[in-house]
Amino acid sequence: MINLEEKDPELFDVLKREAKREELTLELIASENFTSKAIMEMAGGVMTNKYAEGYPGKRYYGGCEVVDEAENIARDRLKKLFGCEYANVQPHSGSQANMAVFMTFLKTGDTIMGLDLAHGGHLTHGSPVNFSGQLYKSVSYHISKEEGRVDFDEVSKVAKEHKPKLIICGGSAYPRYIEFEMFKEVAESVGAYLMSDIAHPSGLVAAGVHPSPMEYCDVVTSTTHKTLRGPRGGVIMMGKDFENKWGKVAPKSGRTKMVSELLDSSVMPGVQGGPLMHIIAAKAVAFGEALEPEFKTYAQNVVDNAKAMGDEFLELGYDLVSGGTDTHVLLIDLSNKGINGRHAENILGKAGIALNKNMVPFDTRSPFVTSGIRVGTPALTTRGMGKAEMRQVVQWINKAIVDSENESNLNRLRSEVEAFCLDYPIYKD
Ligand code: DSN
Repeated sequence: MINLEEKDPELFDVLKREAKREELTLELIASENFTSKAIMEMAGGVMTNKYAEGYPGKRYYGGCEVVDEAENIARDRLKKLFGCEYANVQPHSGSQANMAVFMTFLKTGDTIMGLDLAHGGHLTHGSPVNFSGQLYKSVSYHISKEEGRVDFDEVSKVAKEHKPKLIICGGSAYPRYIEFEMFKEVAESVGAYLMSDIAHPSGLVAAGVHPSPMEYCDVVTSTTHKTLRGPRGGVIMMGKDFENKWGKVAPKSGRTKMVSELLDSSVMPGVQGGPLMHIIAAKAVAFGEALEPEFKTYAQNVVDNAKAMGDEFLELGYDLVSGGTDTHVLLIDLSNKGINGRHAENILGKAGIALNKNMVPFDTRSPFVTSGIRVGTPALTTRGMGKAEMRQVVQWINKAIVDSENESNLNRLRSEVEAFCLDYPIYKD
């Protein structure tokens, strides 16, 4: 077969330049990571050719006997990794996993309650610009101004007032442990189902360095490509399966359906058609990697690195939302530094440091400008960097921010960053 370089030199060049960008950039986007070559080999392999609508043993296509094995291995490894009874590995993304959960537990117009996007939640947790805020009635809870953590007085008050059918915990810019136990209390007090979206800390949960949601939440969703370090994708899990209480019965037997059956149907045919078998197989490889003892060390290093980074920021007078982190994420309010998030993202990009602007709780700026930045340590930790390197990275960020209009300063920083990156190759060849 003709390889990419010969067949399509234009795109081969794009691929090569992206590989170079990744090697020469300090990747601080909290939701990004670098997969192993083994995962990429599987994701780039022949299973991309296979249609397999349905589930192992119950497909709508022939020739699925081999891909069935891959999906069974993925499900079994995921269950072992998180200690859960049910796993669905087909969602193409975290958003589609969340959509399938909503389709299972809710009817259009039902009330959901999630963390406000502007306070660190996620689009799919009820934002008005997303299906979750358009098909369902959405109410939000927030971060407490004083603590920078979820305001449980408000969670309780909003839950009592609006009686949501589903409460969602977790978010995309929350530096602290998700307080599963406290959410469970509130959910029970109003008869709501509790879903946790652990897309961000799932690798930390798998490694035991973040509490597990399994005993507290009815259903759990995640992506597979953040701290979990797999290919891009989503999953749905349940600690314990249970009979649905909203009257869905099997057509012939009249038996009450298990929620697992409903979730499977919501994913396919509800939300998706053919599963991405190459990605499901690559997820299986990633779950296998996460089951190895080295992954625990990696996850602990991710958290230790984030703490070291937080300490260095604090020493340099930066304002960290909640005062620090328990996880891989830091949310930094730049208001006292005279620079907004958009500008910081832009100048740091010039210095070879990739991160994203982010709203901070009670932000007065728009999501396109923002007062803050979000940083995370999963990707740099994968490169083998430790606490001393995190402090160095913060020094570079600070040097760029305090002299942000000086192009030669940014160019000089970029040269230093690139030389540093070469000492920590991602893919050795
Ligand atoms: N886009 C993801 C993140 O950056 O956190 C959330 O979906």
